[in-house]
Amino acid sequence: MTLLNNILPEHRRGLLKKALKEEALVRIIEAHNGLSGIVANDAKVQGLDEGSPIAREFDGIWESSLTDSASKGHPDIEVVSFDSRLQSIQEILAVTNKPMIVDGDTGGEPNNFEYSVTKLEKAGVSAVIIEDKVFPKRNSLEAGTSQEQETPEDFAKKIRRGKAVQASDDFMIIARIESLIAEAGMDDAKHRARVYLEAGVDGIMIHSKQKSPEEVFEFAVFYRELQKELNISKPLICVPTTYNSVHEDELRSAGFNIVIYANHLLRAAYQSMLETAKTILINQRSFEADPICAPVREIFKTVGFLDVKEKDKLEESLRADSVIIPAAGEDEILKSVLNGKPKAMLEISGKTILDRQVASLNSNGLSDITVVSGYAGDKLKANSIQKVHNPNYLDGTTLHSLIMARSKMENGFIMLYSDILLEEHILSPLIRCQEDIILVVDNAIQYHRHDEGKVVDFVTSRNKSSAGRRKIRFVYENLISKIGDKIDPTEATHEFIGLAKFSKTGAENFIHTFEDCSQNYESDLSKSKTFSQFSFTNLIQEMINRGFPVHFFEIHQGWLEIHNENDIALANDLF
Ligand code: SPV
Ligand code: MG
Repeated sequence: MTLLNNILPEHRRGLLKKALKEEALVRIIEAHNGLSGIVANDAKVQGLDEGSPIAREFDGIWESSLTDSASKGHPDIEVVSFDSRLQSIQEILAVTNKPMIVDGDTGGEPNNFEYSVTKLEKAGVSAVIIEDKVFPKRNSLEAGTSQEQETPEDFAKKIRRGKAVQASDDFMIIARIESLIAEAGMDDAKHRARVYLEAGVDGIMIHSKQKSPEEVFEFAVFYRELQKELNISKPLICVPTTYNSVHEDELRSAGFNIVIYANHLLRAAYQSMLETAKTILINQRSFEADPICAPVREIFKTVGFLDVKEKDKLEESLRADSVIIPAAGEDEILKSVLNGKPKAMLEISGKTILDRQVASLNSNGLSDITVVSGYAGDKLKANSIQKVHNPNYLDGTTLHSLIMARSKMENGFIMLYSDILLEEHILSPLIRCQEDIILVVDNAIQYHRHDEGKVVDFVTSRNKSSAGRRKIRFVYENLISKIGDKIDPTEATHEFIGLAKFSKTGAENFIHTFEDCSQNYESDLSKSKTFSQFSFTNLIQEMINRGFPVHFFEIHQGWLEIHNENDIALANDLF
């Protein structure tokens, strides 16, 4: 469990009433266990609405009888005991800090309901919603099921009994009117609303299984009038599962105070699980299912395992990364300056590029450095490096040299091109990044363009996608959608600088994708004609296409690629 969302019951309980005061429409989503609770609690989108920053999240959690029963493999007919429901409720409460509304089904008979109210209130739940049907109820959404309602008077008695035992002002008992579900008509719904409000209920949920919101809108008009007449202000709640094209703005204007997305996380999980299971059966291995599964590490992060790991050994984990510098190729442009040496041995202000790289890696605690040699391999030297030789350096790209050091990739690795000089501040935040694959990219190309003729690994970030509905542009995490030297520069948002970090999982996926491509390579004009021409960025693009998230870490300058004699002169000045 994660410790991040710790909150005491007495602090949580009042949060729903607080949210109702602050928000015109309180947004609630279903959870059915600890993990879905964390998703409901922590999911967030951020973006820009015509230039102004906005952030959106759910205000609370719906502990649904449908999804709690279904997650236990049972139908939603009050067959799951209250104690079993309470266990799920406690599981979710333990890992979340937002208010919870519990779906209390019919509430059982009044004595049972009194016990439920007491236990839920003590646990820190903010509200229970009970429906005015006869125990044991049937779920409301399935056509053709019998939907028998209690008399309004009996249900009002149950409300009174519940209200009489609650201990704090924070807890709410909300009545759910099932007249529209049971086809008892709008007049019955209106009559019941009046009876339940007069019995002291804290709010009304009107349920409907129509495709259109018309009938709940009609009820909302009546409800507003009724509140005026009774001189009260109590929330109105809806559950737009079937009439799901209705927008939150419309619900808000109609006078609804709480919207509940009642079953979506369970339905989404079920569909993904089924698809994954079938994908494995079809392929007789799990490789093809990986892109539709969250990386194990993301689950670790969500449930707090990474926090534990970090606490256990922050220092060691930061220093354990191995670094691979592919330095095998012969440089054509600087041939005359290099005099038969590899480019990494070029001196900048009296010190080789490789020595400078090793010094900045060491000063960031990175001492396990492997350099892949090729051209003039015997001349490639630096203190405390390990060397791996690529005898076939003429037949491949940097990618093929990098893979020669695969034994150093096992626990994750950092890759650094051999002709890059970095300022001190770039490595240390990169080392702390938790993403599985993260590439360092420079946004300077947004301000100026490169010299004609230079091969640049351009990057397009996913954020560049066109403005969405209602002109709100959501900020995805820093994800790369395209990378490579064939990207139209006017489309690019960044330039890849030749520095990347792979976690253990990221490295495993990188190696697997490489192996799969090397066995099943099919020429593609946007990539390369043969697998020997397949580059590091081609492989990264391939991973993106397969659904692996590739993140970027954005910098603005602070690095230099030694590409030609002008760069050498500039580097001599700078260093
Ligand atoms: C639930 O989520 O369990 C509900 C809402 O009660 S519904 O399934 O629409 O009846
Ligand atoms: Mg229910």
